[in-house]
Amino acid sequence: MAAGVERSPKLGGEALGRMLVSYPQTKTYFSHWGDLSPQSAKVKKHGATIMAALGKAVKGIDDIPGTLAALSELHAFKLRVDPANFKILGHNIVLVLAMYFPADFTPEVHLSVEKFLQNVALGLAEKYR
Ligand code: HNI
Repeated sequence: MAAGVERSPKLGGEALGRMLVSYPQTKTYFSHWGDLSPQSAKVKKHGATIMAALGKAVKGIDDIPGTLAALSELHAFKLRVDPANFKILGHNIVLVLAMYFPADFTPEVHLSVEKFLQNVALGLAEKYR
């Protein structure tokens, strides 16, 4: 998945755009953006933002909750995102990776990506109480 790093902003936009179409309940959080179609510039830009945060989580993989602490605070207290949605976005990221890198997406890669995204979801949910 070497090409994945350069393509990650686009893949993030695709994953976010798909989530908003396939799981319309997730649209409520972004209603202030107006257009929430996969073509929306805001959706594309935010997809890149999410992937950059995931890049940081990879770099801080030995302490994902610590690495994501500020983001967890933000999602918990300011954005008030139901943590169930972290799993939904993770699912969309997994499937976009499988779509764009079918040869690289072995069962082992699938497992490690799932494990990573589950830990990200846990880390993001850490500050909820
Ligand atoms: Ni999330 C803003 C990262 C899942 C709703 N989100 C951010 C920002 C990052 C981010 C980074 C920008 C923070 C800032 O401005 O300081 N979000 C992530 C990550 C995941 C995630 C890494 C999971 C992998 N966010 C979700 C989910 C939802 C969500 C599942 C809702 C369904 N996020 C938001 C909203 C914002 C946001 C809403 C603010 C957007 C805006 O600009 O108005």
